[in-house]
Amino acid sequence: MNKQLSVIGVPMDLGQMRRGVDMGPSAIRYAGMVERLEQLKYNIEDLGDIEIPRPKQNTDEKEDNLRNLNEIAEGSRRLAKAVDEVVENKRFPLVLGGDHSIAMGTLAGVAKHYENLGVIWYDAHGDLNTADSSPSGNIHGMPLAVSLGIGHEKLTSIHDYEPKIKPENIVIIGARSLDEGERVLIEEKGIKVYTMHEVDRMGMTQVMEETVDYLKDRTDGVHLSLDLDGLDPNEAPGVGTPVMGGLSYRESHLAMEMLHQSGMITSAEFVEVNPILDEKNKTASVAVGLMGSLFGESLK
Ligand code: B3U
Ligand code: MN
Ligand code: MN
Repeated sequence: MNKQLSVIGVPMDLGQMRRGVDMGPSAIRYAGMVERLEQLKYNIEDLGDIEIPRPKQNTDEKEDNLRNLNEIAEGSRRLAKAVDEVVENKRFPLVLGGDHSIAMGTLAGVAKHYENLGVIWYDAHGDLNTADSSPSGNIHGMPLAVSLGIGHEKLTSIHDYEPKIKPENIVIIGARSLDEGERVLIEEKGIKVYTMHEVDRMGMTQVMEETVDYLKDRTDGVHLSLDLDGLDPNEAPGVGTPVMGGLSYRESHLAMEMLHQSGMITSAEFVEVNPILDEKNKTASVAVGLMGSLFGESLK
């Protein structure tokens, strides 16, 4: 793995309705991220936080069922630029959320540098909604669709190219709350999904072996987009949209360790940590622990 890491915080809370997720980057830093990764002999540069524009007034206005569209698009453009520069400088971008809408910006900055960027979407949700299919108008439920070039033009065009990724290069892991429109898209585009059903049947070992195998030959880089709500809310309670029956702490560490062993991960983001909804920064600590495993901590 690339030993040169650049950390970018994204205090974004406009993609959903629960305030507090904008403090995610601080909570993760506070949980000891830099020290943890420095012990693993990484060179870490913290680039600080991207400035996110604030909506003009505190109304619940939605343009075309897209809450805070313009502010999110602008924040994403800024993030894309910063991430692009990190990859350009041959460093590994490690992005801290913020709600999951930030993945549009991260992927826009990363994918430009690859012919076939793979994406592992570790999440309870598919995040494959569009304005038409979204039950909420919350853009954090849309970033994977947007990155496929499906959605509002102000979002799909971020960083001036589209699509960012191809459906056959995506693997979703941990899904257990998919909306009807998302199921249709998954079917239509042939997106690979390991729902909780498959994780329970096959076990995480096989899920990760298959995932690595599947992405190995078809991609030239792999981005990990890890939504903490992929984990069970008992283990990661500080998230805005918890869904019962999630991936365990142990399964998640195993997954990260296997990704480390694969050597295939070229960028990563950890999102949806909301310290206001958390119990004593537990979820941020879990995020930092998972980073430890992803970046090569081992028990012996
Ligand atoms: N699918 C629902 C809920 C949701 C999506 N992502 C999260 N929650 N975290 C929606 O609003 O699109
Ligand atoms: Mn998500
Ligand atoms: Mn989610």
